[in-house]
Amino acid sequence: MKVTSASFVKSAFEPKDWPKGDVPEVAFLGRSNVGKSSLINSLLGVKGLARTSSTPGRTQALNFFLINARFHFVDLPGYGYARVPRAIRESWGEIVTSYLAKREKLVLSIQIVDSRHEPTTLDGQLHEWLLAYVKPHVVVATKADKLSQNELRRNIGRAEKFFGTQGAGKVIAYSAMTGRGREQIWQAIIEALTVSH
Ligand SMILES: Nc1nc2c(ncn2[C@@H]2O[C@H](COP(=O)(O)OP(=O)(O)O)[C@@H](O)[C@H]2O)c(=O)[nH]1
Ligand SMILES: [Mg+2]
Repeated sequence: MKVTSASFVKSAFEPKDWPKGDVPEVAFLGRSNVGKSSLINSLLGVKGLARTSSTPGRTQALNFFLINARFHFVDLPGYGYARVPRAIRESWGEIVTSYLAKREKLVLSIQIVDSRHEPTTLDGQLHEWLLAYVKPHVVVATKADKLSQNELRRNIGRAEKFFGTQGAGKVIAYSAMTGRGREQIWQAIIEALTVSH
């Protein structure tokens, strides 16, 4: 897809702040520091639109971006960052599950994991939620440039096995540095937007 425009819409801390109207939405989820903002920026080809943060886990807001005046990207709060206060850790689940459960115009969820590491219990739990809500979703393993081809193949296989037992067939290898996997993700987004019409 050719990105002709991409702009920040708003940060929402509560459901009443979510944008109104029927613009379809693609949501991005993953652990803090996994490379979520980098993925959004590199998909759009816009540096610094979704902030790549040095204090991960701090933002509990949903950040909405309008792409091509046609659909939203939604940057959901990251999870699993040990140093945030417990209360914030607990509110994460509430914020994210209420968005996933209630948002009718959500057409695709993109779950991001780190290609270097085995998916965690939290990654598995999030994946189960996504399955439970019966919404289209894909899993992306990012930072692929940090591995050799052999390591990458092995780790993608391991992640596919991990999520496969829960339903996802395929894990897309991605790198924000090289753009690897970009076309596959756009393909999934285009499909989801087409189906939703
Ligand atoms: N080498 C490499 N580094 C990445 C990639 N994606 C993200 N990073 C780095 O990982 C760190 C966290 O990225 P960020 O996008 O802020 O993660 P977020 O907290 O999930 O939004 C930053 O230092 C990024 O530069 C990637 O594909 N390759
Ligand atoms: Mg971020």
